[in-house]
Amino acid sequence: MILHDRIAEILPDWRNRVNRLVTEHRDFKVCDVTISQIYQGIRGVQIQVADISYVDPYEGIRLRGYTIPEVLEKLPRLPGCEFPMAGGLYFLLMADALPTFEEAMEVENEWKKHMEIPRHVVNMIHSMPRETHPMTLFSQAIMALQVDSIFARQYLDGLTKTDYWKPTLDDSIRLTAKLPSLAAIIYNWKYRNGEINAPNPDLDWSGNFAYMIENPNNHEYEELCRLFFLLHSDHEGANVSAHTAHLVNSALSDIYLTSAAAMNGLAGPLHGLANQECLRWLLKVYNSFESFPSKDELADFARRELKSGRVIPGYGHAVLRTTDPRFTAQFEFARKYLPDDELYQLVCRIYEVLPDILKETGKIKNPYPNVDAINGTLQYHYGVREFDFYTVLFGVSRILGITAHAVWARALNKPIERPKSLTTAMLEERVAGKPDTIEVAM
Ligand code: CMX
Repeated sequence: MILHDRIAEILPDWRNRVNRLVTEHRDFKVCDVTISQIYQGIRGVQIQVADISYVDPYEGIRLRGYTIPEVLEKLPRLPGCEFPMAGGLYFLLMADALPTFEEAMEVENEWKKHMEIPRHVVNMIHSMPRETHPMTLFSQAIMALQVDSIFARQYLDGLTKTDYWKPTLDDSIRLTAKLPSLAAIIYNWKYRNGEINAPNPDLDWSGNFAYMIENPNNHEYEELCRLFFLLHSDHEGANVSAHTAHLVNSALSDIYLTSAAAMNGLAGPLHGLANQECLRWLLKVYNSFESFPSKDELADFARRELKSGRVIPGYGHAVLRTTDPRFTAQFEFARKYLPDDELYQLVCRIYEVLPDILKETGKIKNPYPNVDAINGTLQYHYGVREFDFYTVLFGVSRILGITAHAVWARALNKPIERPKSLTTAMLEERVAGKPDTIEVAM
């Protein structure tokens, strides 16, 4: 398969680069850690190397070195489509090179062979209480697929360490192939009549999700899916879901165990679940005014929200210090495809007003919109109005990045992760100037 070939080709050079760093510069200090960083979520501590993507505070995400506009421009697309195929994106993330049209199609065709969801997984979803959160179903379904892990089987058979990445890649292709079908099964069972279109072999991975949930405005929604699944695929290595995945995978847990763990992190309200809160807030604003609000009315509304101690969803970011380019890409989509949508117009007006209001607080480091400030508006416009499903869409996309990180972690033989914890008393002793008596076994 093409991804195996390409990774095998570039791997020796990557292994050399890493070996050189570790052997020739092993004591080189990368950063120091302060007590406030330890107590504030190890914020900003440079603990990991992740080459799939990098978030620059002022420029936003780069996927394998390419900005969002570059990725949108350079990746191959199907004839008649505005947005690229996810197969090309997966090639870029995994193989560290822009694919040709044929290479992107090879990944898409490989996915098509493995799209079917085993009966036991469908039965498991159908046996759950209907009120189960779709992220719970999604994570459970990924776990239920683990029975077919090639890595887990080959590991028991005595797989050589330098080959760990190969079955990890096989598992990754098989898992990612199934994600649109899995999401569509969950969607249709939870919110529709439970029936589902079989995947359309003429469509790509992203377009098939739109087809399987039978979106009435299919062509435009297919395009939105292509854009959405591309934009959410990765956000460097140390956010909650990526870091969880890295940690779990470092124990040689296979890609199913790894991805389900990542999805459990993504399901948290401070991480992936935030996007459902953003649309809820936008609708609250919309419903609070009898007619379309003026800038002054919106400014007063936002000030009242902040004064009452509430956060404004969709604004701010832990790393970014500018408007999220993933917001901008979807904003452009809306400008083209749904300029008259009143919620989109409200997103525009809020964008005009809110950064200045947030700056007035004097404490918010990034007063600009993040990707979630517009995600839900687009889904809502195309009739996907079940807010609690939005994180599943995010997860479908994010597992592309998570599996790419995992394959490369195995390819570069990254060891089990094991930092060190301290006690409060130890810190108290250190700040009081007592000698550091902690033994760290290396
Ligand atoms: N509305 C109100 N207050 C905000 C705010 C917002 N949108 N963003 C930050 N603040 C506040 C913080 O709560 C913090 O207040 P305290 O000092 O009183 O605790 C202060 O401003 C400083 O925060 P920060 O350093 O600028 O931001 P953090 O890194 O602590 O938090 C984030 C980042 C995303 C959690 C925060 O901006 C937030 O809660 N935003 C709204 C929720 C949201 O949109 N989440 C989606 C994130 C998308 C993503 O991760 O990709």
